[in-house]
Amino acid sequence: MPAIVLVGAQWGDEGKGKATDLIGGHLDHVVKFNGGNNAGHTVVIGDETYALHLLPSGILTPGVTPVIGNGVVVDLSVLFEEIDALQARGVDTSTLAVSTNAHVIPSYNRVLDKVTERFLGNRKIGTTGRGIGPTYADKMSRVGLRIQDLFDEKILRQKVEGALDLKNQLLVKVYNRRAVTVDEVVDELMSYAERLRPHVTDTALLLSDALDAGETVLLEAGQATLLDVDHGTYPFVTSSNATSGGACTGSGIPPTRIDSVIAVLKAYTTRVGEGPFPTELHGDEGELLRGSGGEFGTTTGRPRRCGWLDTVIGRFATRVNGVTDFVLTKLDVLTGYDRVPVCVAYDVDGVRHDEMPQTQTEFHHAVPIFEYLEGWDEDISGARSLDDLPPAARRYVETIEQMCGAPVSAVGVGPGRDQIVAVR
Ligand code: 2SA
Ligand code: GDP
Ligand code: MG
Repeated sequence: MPAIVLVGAQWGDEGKGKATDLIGGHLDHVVKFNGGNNAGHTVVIGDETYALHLLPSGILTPGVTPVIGNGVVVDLSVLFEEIDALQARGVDTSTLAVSTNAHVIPSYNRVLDKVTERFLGNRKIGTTGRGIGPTYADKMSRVGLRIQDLFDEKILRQKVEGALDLKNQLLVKVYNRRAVTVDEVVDELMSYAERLRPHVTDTALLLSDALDAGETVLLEAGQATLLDVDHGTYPFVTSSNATSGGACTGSGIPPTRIDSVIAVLKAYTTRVGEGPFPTELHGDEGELLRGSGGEFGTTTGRPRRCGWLDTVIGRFATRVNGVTDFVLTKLDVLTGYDRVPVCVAYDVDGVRHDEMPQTQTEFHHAVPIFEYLEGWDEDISGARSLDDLPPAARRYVETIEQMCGAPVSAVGVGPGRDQIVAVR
């Protein structure tokens, strides 16, 4: 099984970091193909908790080569902070490979991300403020800065001059901020160049050679299906392709080489930031799930909005990603409910929708139609096989498989590396 894609099925924070870490022992390369340090993946190994943002989760497994693909936007100050922090904890980061074609997040885009959100007021997206959107906008407008530009100062300077012509208009005239100078941007970026140099390579070629040699490559998505700029709940999305298609464009690995697509699905639903969320629980019920699931952002610490599982979203994720199997996480968090509501369809202005509505107006109006599954009281955090799960929990897993249209291959029953039930 040489090339595997791993995506989030919902709005992120499904536990992709843990899922990647789980299969880490069987992998040779783990590739981040989209997003940047807006991502937050938590991996718990024994007593140690690691929060990764820019580095792929595979960096924690000895022998795995971590790769930052061309589709990523890189904040170099964060990259080296993260590398330093991991090195201080004894993690080897020397094999990290960074694509020459990845884009760099310049400091002015961090400022623009934050001031734009403030400017939008109640129309804000609820971004992480890391400069992700403005940097992808620059990439598409062809005024972006790439990793390779750090190794040609003359070109870098020209590109920064070009970009600042426009950015300073915005900063000064629209947002009433100070103008940024070419020197300060170039100097900051160049200060990382020599340290970065040994890591920079043609990662598409590296991965192609690895696949030719029979090695196994995992392409790990940041964010998730409904945050995808094309398939998600636009405009309340991130600015990259977080679905399986993005794995190809963001890494240079063609679709014909992908063997399986694993989607990580949380046993309930969470969302950070603004935007529609049909099964959201307001008040005490939502508070309860947030508390028992520890639902606070890994990057920003923001409380996550919480709600019941939505199988319309699960089916959509299966369809747009071509999911071959699900890793179902956080089933332990649902312990203790008499019955667990599962959304099976929506009522949109009096019409039943079994599939994702076509328009965001309809999705905003979607009222969940629930089925109620029997709950369980038993502590399942020590379960390691399906037989260890109470019958009601097993039925919950089977119902998800049927409704979402793909088999569940593993079930998470706690944050720990070993807290997993292997299903098949
Ligand atoms: P951005 O910053 O431009 O990507 O924000 C656009 C939207 O995408 C959402 N987004 C996320 N949603 C969930 N988790 C994310 N990562 C962090 C985590 C989030 C955190 O793992 O916990 O710590 O707050 C993530 N990254 C982006 C974001 O909320 C906007 O809705
Ligand atoms: P990611 O962005 O998809 O990698 O997910 P995050 O790391 O942001 O959030 C998932 C959180 O759930 C982390 O704190 C994990 O340690 C935790 N987690 C993962 N799987 C399980 C599980 O099966 N049960 C419980 N209780 N926690 C889990
Ligand atoms: Mg996360």
